Amino acid sequence: MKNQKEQWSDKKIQRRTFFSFLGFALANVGAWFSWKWYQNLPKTNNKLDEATRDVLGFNEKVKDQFFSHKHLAKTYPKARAAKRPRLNGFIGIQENIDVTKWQLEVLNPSGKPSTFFQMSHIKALPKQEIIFDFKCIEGWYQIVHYGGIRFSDFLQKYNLGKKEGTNEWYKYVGLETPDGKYYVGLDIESALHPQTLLCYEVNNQPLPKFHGAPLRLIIPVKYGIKNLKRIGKMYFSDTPPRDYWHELGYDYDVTL
Ligand SMILES: Nc1nc2c(c(=O)[nH]1)N[C@H]1C(S)=C(S)[C@@H](COP(=O)(O)O)O[C@H]1N2
Ligand SMILES: [Mo]
Repeated sequence: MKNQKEQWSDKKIQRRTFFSFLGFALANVGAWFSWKWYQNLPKTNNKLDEATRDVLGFNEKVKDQFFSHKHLAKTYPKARAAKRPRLNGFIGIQENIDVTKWQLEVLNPSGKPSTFFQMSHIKALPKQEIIFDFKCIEGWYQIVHYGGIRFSDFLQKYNLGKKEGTNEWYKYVGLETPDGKYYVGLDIESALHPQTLLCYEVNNQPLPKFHGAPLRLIIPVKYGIKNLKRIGKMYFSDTPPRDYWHELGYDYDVTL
């Protein structure tokens, strides 16, 4: 024999069961009506009818917001930037470098000889500054202030990264230190992102050696590991270029 309390709670359970069944039934009625509504929509000549296009259009907007290169990383006022930014990761930048003799080698996809660029080629392009939250995969982050040129301006100005005689970009760009000890691969969309910079200054001063003198990559849409210091080589390909931390088990695409 159940006591009063147990009987009461049985009732409660029954009531709950009833309401959840009612909810389920209503959801089905709702689904049936939306299906009817969808069926009765005027047919258009387009392959996709309007309702489908509305849904796809919405998905497209969501996708643009999250994945498009138009999505910008948050920026901050200069005053918020670290005065002495943290240093981390010294692979391929240990040796001293004569900054005046530095060159950037861009390999030619068609196998022709490489093209070499000097600092003057870089500085010929409009200077950009960015103050953003630099995030290392090890868990720290810090607001930093970098200056340089847009990667996309560099590629466009010197006609790099597109397949010969076409308007089609290679899918990836690879960057390496001059000694080839540290190397990263980037999808071309991220390289062309308006906040992706080739930087020669931090806090309005020339880059110190351990921040990647004389030229480093700043790519706010990716974790620190992709922000290669001391760029020496660049190349393009349709297959993912070798990537130092990916070879050690990290995701290839460390988009934030
Ligand atoms: N050449 C080179 N670039 C590198 C690294 C490195 O070891 N060698 N480490 C990366 C990592 S893990 C981080 S977090 C950032 C740190 O940049 P910072 O020293 O300017 O803070 O550089 C990136 N670029
Ligand atoms: Mo890092």
